[in-house]
Amino acid sequence: RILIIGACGQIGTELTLKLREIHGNDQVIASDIREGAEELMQSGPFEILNATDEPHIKEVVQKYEVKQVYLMAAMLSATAEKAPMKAWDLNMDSLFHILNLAKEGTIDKIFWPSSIAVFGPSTPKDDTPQTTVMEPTTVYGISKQTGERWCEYYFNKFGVDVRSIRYPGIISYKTLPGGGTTDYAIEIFHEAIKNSEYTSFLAEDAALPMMYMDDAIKATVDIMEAPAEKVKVRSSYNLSAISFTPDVLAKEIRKHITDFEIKYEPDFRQKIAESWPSSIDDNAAREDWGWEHEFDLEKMTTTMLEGVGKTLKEKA
Ligand code: VAH
Repeated sequence: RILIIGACGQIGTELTLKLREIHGNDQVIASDIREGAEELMQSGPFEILNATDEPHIKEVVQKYEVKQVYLMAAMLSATAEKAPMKAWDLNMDSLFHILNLAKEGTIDKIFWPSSIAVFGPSTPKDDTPQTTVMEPTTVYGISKQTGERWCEYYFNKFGVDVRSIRYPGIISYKTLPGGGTTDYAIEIFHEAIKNSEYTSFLAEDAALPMMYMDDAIKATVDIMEAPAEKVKVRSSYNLSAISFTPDVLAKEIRKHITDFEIKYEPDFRQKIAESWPSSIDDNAAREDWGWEHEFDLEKMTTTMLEGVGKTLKEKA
């Protein structure tokens, strides 16, 4: 069976639903420190689980005879800057608990998400290569960079089958993200539909790598289904789809909502954004396990406007 830790988060929710569709509802155990979307809670097993509680993780793993773990719990970049030690403990302890379960042979396979936040101001900004300078300046980036090194170490030293992707900003409408620097690209859709205006906390020219949720889920499923020998990078793979600035996104939205207006009031998150790449070279993922993205800016925008519009109507 498969266990998802952090199943109620932005990516966890849609990943759980997808894995249930592929493997069967009772094969995929969702867990989180809090309950989540109704669709997720009702479609299969759920456990309240704190990702840092090692004995409880072991108990759940044994109870359901779990063989694969997707560790989706993490504190994101903006929140982590406000609570560095808490972020470090959550992001690192949870990873060690899962790596050690695989090392002792209790589980067979791990998915652990990394992020483009592993890169820093000294990294080449455009078409950032798979292997390059990595000097992250955020708490979140430091935890993801360290996590990558540990994943690779456990693979080399103990043969642990851990697979990882450096997610860009993920855009979706089913579950809201919490505390990320790329969250503006989701908020903007909600505000555009509700009020025809949005005040961005990033500057108009802050270009960041982004991806629509369906592509992120596809990549996650693909890398986990790939034969082990195809997964050559055991730290984490660069992954890319689209790259845009708030200005470019606002113009795209204006094609549908013609009176949409955007204002800019960059805050501390702008600094975080400036430390990250603008675009990513993901040839290794494309060559090794056949990664391909589907959503471009246009398709992502129409899908988001439709999805967010529907969600807002349902709530009203
Ligand atoms: C954040 N969305 O903003 C996350 C992330 C690419 C960035 O991993 O913190």
